[in-house]
Amino acid sequence: MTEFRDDFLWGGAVAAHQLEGGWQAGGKGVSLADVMTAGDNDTAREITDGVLPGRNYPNHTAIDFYGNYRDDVKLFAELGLKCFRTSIAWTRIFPNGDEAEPNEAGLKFYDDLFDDLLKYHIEPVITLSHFEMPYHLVTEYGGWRNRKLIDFFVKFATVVFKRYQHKVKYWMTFNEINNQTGLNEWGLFTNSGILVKSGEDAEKAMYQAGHYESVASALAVQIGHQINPNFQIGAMFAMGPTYPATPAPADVMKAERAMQANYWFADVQCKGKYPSWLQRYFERKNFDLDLTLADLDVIKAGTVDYIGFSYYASHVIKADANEPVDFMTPMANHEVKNPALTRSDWGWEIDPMGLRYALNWFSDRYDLPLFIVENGLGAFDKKDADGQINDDYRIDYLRQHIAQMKLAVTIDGVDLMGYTPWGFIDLVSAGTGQMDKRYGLIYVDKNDAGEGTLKRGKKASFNWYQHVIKTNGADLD
Ligand code: P53
Repeated sequence: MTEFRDDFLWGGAVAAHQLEGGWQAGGKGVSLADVMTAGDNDTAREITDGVLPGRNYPNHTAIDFYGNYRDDVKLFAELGLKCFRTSIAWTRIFPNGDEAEPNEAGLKFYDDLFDDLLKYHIEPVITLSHFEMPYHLVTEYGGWRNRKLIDFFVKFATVVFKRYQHKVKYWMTFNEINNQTGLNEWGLFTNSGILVKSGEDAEKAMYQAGHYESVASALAVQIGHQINPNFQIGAMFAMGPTYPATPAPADVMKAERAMQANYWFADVQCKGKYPSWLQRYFERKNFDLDLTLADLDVIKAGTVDYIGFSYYASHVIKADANEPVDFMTPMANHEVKNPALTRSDWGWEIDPMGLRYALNWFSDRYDLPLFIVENGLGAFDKKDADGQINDDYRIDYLRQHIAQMKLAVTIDGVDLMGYTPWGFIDLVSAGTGQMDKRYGLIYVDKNDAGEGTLKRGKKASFNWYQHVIKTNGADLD
């Protein structure tokens, strides 16, 4: 029976700001991640007004991949990775975002990194924008509220597409572009550089920013294909299927609308058009968005080649007793716990079969190749007496998810390109800014307080995943 493709992209995923450090090295500018403090399990990260003295900004040094990448890549090669997903820090290339010329030292860093990866036959998989746009674009232009951001992003994309056209084939435009549909402060800031002002309609701001990002993404797709027709340029969504709390039709309709509202970006980026329910919603709400017919043509002509997505957890939703007829209650939280599932230490539902569901859902709706570019378990790791980390809980999590992927491929016929577990080398958590929320198969000696030698070490999951890759997923034991 055919299982995973012969060229299946087994890999690992990270993002520049979460592992590189070197926040001012080689002329790098200040990014969004550089003004976010460390939080923890119950404390949210704080977004400060610029970089303030005496505060703890974990992304400034992260795990110093910037200084250690040669040794790290050697370890990735030993793990057997076929691909490595990272992002290009926009602020290394355009430190403020609005310069006329790119920063050569930043471009050179990624040249060297990609050369190193290719030396070991590791394919780079590159996200253009992963929660790390130049902070200057926030203070000076208001982030993605501003149409000018399209030009800045397209320029950045064009520069790196041209520069790396012979080194990078797989690209994604915006990481988890739909993360902001939840309308929380964190998502709007990290995705779009928007700090909601008092009196501002957060929902309208999100749709306006999302529209400009959709246009920017579609332009990048078109330009990328002109530069190199072999480029595979994907979208990237945070996928967490939403299930109805009960079989009551109102709960089912509520869950359906929650999915539509979370994945409208997928309709725009994959089908090249806005879904009809959302067009009606814009009209009813009188948002009066800056959305032109020319924009709609761009969106139509710039659909993506594949769908990349993250998958960590699923969600359950319940309709209100007096649910509005459009089932849209954007600022309200209707989430309920799923009694059939257990949760991680951070309260994320663990749902391996939800991954098979997600793969089927995307495949049915968009008929595109799929790439799972993030998945994993954030957990506290403890060293044994002999200094080893036996992370069987992480192995279990990954094993169960890969088993469901296999069913999606063999039984359901889903076209799956690859799998890159998130944070396969310990790094700074995006949500909490912690080091001790660990996803890694490779341990990095650094804790939440920022103490540690930064020494790398293999966890039990390293050896396990190495074997999975060697057998192309045939043996998951
Ligand atoms: P952390 C929320 C929900 C789903 C995915 O997240 C998310 C988030 C943000 O926290 O982000 C993705 O580090 C993101 C990565 C991030 C990873 O999931 O909060 O693309 O940058 O690190 C895991 O545990």
